[in-house]
Amino acid sequence: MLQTTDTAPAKHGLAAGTDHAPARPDWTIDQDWGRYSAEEHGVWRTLFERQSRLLPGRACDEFIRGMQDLPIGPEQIPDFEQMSKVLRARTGWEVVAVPGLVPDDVFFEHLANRRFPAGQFIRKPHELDYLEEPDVFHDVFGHVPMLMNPVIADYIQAYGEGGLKANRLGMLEKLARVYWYTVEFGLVQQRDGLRIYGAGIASSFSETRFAVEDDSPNRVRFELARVTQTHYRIDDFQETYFVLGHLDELLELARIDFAPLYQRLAGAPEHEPGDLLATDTVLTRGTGRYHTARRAA
Ligand code: HBI
Ligand code: FE
Repeated sequence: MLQTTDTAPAKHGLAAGTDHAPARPDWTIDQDWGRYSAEEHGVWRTLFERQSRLLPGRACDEFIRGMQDLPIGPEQIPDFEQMSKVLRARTGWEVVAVPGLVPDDVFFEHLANRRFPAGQFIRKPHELDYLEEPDVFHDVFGHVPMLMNPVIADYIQAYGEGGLKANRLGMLEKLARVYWYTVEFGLVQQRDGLRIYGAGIASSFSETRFAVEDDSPNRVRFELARVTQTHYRIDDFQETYFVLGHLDELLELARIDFAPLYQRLAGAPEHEPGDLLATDTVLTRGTGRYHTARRAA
């Protein structure tokens, strides 16, 4: 995988797992907090500090507030049980430890029950910006603050339920794109400008600035049917970001019955990550400079 991206959950292989306790049938493991080494806490601190400097003015209000209200700080990798106490009281969610990527149906089953599976391990010091599976920094720093928000809390649960259904209908690919372009790489329009709410951006040092400030990517008004038809990049920065007018739009999304939509979209054309369509509301037409240079290299 290329260097810049933060995490790439998709269709590929499952968790390599390492040397911790065997997973239970639901793939959860003990976090075993006491076993993190000083070096591992140090990696967390490095990632936490540089990302915390970057996010004010770039992450959305809800993210910043969620972070403030959680027992998450630079000193050490957070304890999932302590975090879950706060999270449960706020939105009914909890965080459970998994070895890495888990099978789709297992992932959805957890989300549908308001359990967020978080990678137990942390990336190595030499791979701060290079990661194939979601680790504790991506999952906890990137996702958990947004789970403190009631709209996101309901939306991600609905995604779990929708995922179980889409899986049965053979439509998972389309639903996964919605997750990708919202929960992982979503932007939202706020009072003072574009802000990040997607965990894949919020947990990535290099993509944080790229997504909000660079003139290379397209930024397009979010539209559900458009997004279900759009391929995404798992190995590099996105070529296009989709922008909500308000996070509340996710509430409507959570209520949608996808079955008729899947039917309507059955033979519809699909789009490449960098495509702009005549029907798009384009907020920023990207120069494409970054990806053009990558392809030439
Ligand atoms: N497992 N731990 C983990 N985290 C994910 O984000 C994840 C996963 N398994 C499957 C998956 N994501 C995606 O392929 C689905 O959202 C489609
Ligand atoms: Fe993620």
